[in-house]
Amino acid sequence: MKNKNNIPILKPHKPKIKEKETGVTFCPVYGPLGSGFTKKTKHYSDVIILDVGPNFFKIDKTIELLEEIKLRPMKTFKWIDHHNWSQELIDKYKCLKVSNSAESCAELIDTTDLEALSRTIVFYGADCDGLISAALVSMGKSISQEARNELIKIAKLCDTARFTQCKIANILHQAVYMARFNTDSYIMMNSILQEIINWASNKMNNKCLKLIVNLSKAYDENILPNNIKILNSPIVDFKHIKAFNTAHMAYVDLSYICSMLYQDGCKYVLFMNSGGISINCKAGNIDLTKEFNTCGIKHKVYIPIKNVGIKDLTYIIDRLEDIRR
Ligand SMILES: [Mn+2]
Repeated sequence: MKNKNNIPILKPHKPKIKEKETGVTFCPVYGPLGSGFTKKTKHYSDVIILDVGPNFFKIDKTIELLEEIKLRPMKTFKWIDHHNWSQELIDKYKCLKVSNSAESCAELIDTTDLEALSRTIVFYGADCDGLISAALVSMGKSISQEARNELIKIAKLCDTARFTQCKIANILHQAVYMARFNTDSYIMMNSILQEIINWASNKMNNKCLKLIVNLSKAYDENILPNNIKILNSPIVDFKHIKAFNTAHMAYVDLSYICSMLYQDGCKYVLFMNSGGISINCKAGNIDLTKEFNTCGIKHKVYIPIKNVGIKDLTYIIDRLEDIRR
């Protein structure tokens, strides 16, 4: 099924799958792929997974899934991603199209990644990069290279927390943040996906972005004031390193804090909550997963710590100072 712009018609994923599926089904994923995966893919012949990383804390679950995929040779599986995967897994499982060094998943999408227009299910990470990756997959060759490049640029700005320097990236980021909190989040996500596709197929005419602009306005009213409150109360306030206590802070957008601070010349941003510390760094040559020997993405890792305290924060700051030297 295609519309006049040669774009596959989207349907949100419903938990109950009908007997006969037509068109491409899109399904946002929040966190690692869960155990419902097998059931959800049952009636589909093509399965594409975008911007969903391995299950970092339960890698066995991911291996289980990959083994299961191997056992179903009549299906086409593609898992396209830029989170940190072990070389062993990349070598072993042919369905993985993974680059640990890419700044976004969007830049890894090929114009031919979507092979069939029916009986295909696309799982995408529920953030801007995941949405843009899904849009690129579904549009294939039907948009210009310029439009593709523009979308990839936005995906990179969003995934590396530099979106506040670009108006459209900022609006999209805000809309997706709001959509994640919606009670019908998966429908909202697919509506945003549809808008991104309409936008790109109509030569990026901003009139197509009504829902996204409205959600972004709601963000300005409800989330922005909380962000500013946090931004004005760091517990560590060096030129290159800032830290914040975010325990008991609801509805604060930590990526926004990072983006604003990076724009100001800050290099590292730490958030301490009751379960651990997240370390964020400005996109560049530093790979935090290597420096801290942990999982995550290059510019963003989380260190779980029991009874986290100022001592842990000081230790991390010292390590970051060492990296800078
Ligand atoms: Mn991503």
